[in-house]
Amino acid sequence: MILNFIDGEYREGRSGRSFDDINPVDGSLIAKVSEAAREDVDDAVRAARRALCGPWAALKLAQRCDLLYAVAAEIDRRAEDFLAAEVADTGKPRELASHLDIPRGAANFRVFADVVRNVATETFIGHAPDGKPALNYALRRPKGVVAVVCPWNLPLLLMTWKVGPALACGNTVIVKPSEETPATAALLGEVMNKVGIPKGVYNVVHGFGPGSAGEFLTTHPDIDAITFTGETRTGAAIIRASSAGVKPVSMELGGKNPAVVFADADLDVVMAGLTRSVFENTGQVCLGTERVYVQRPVYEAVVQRLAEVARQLKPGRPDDPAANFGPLISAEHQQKVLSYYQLARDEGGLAVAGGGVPGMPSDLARGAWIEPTVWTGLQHDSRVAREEIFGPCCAVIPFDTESEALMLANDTPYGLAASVYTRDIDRAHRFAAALRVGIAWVNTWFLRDLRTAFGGSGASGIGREGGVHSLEFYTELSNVCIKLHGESQ
Ligand code: NAD
Ligand code: 6OD
Repeated sequence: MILNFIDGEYREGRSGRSFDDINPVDGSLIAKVSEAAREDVDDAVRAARRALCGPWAALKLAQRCDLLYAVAAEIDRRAEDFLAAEVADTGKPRELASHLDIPRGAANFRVFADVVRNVATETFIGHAPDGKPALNYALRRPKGVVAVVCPWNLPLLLMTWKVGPALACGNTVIVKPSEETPATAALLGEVMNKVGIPKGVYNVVHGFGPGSAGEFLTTHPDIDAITFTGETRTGAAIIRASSAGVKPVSMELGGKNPAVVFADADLDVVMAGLTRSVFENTGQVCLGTERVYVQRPVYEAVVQRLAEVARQLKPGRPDDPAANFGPLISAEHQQKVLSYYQLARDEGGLAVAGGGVPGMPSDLARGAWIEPTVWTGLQHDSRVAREEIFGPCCAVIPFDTESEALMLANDTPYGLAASVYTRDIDRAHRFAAALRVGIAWVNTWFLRDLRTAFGGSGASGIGREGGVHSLEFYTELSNVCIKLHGESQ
């Protein structure tokens, strides 16, 4: 049974209910998960408040950071355990999780401990009306008890991307992991206890959204801030719920991200980028590419090469050395993605690769498998080219001019990420600057520096995290103004 982690202890939820944690590779049961009741969320909030005002607040900054470095080291030491848990929950290739998810889980503690140790606050020396000097300086205080609501696609990476900076800033947290992927958040409790993080600093409550732990947590009157990653619709519901208590929110939401390939691009670089941005993690990355605009002279070449990549991907178990492509997260998500595969046909799209469910051996037949898919023939304004699918698929659409490409790329309510492929350095800067997104990559994709601002525009979110921007969300600035009355000598 996967348990809630409250006040430093693993506990069964008082709902008396449990739900299934399913392995998407074969539909088998990994574990039962104990669902938190409202009373458990109340307990977690009380524990987090006690720790916030007690042992956590009593630590000096350097001591707090040392504990976070120890958390990172312990995640590294237990990498195999985290890997096993993450891979079972998501079905993703072990190779991917071992290079991306688990090391980022550790880095998210290390980097933000570094950031808080090195950040300065502003100081101004001004003058009062009588001409005496006035010294102003800012203090950063933790925001308080922070609710962290997480999705299932990169569970440890995205959870620690919030928990790392929140704790580094002196907050305490209550995490609500996705019901699809509860394991690594629960395991992290062991790490917290092992390295001596005071009880109540890190708490985990399991359950669903409405009528369950997600709602109980985000509507709780005694939390101080909510940081959320997930669907735009869910984000909107949480913003509505949070408005009653006027809680600060950070929202990292959905995307419908474009890649723009100019005819002068190095097509090997393009293919390396698109292979990852369309298909990695079975397309379940918020930053992933689902719209590929290609300048007409290289359109056919890109379509053919991308279709070939899609055909070569080999679905299979996470630890199968011959496989490099996992299932979708669940049968339910598979049905959603397949509904878009049908819609693409209805909208006149041609699947030049994929378009359905792959034949799998009998031991994998109950998994949430899907074919990597490339469409041509879809209009830019078709639903398939406008709505977030969150699957391993893209529409490839030709363009002629740079201004047309910019109009197409920006013509979306979302604004999370984009990638541009060109060898023309002037165009690279010009085009990247004109994209209405939180992050624009040139000749690459998902290359992250955690000191930089990260977030989305429009329907892709509110706020920026990363580096000092995380501090803006996880701390409250107080200004101290001191009038200096003495005469200068
Ligand atoms: P989701 O919105 O369905 O669920 C996210 C979390 O919210 C889950 O823990 C869920 O239980 C909880 N939840 C659902 N309804 C709730 C409610 N009413 N109140 C409180 N909590 C609630 O998202 P998902 O399906 O888990 O993840 C996929 C989505 O996340 C995609 O849209 C993807 O683009 C987005 N995403 C965005 C980013 C980003 O950085 N912008 C990163 C990863 C994923
Ligand atoms: O790299 C990150 O910090 C981040 N938030 C990535 C989001 C990926 C979305 O699936």
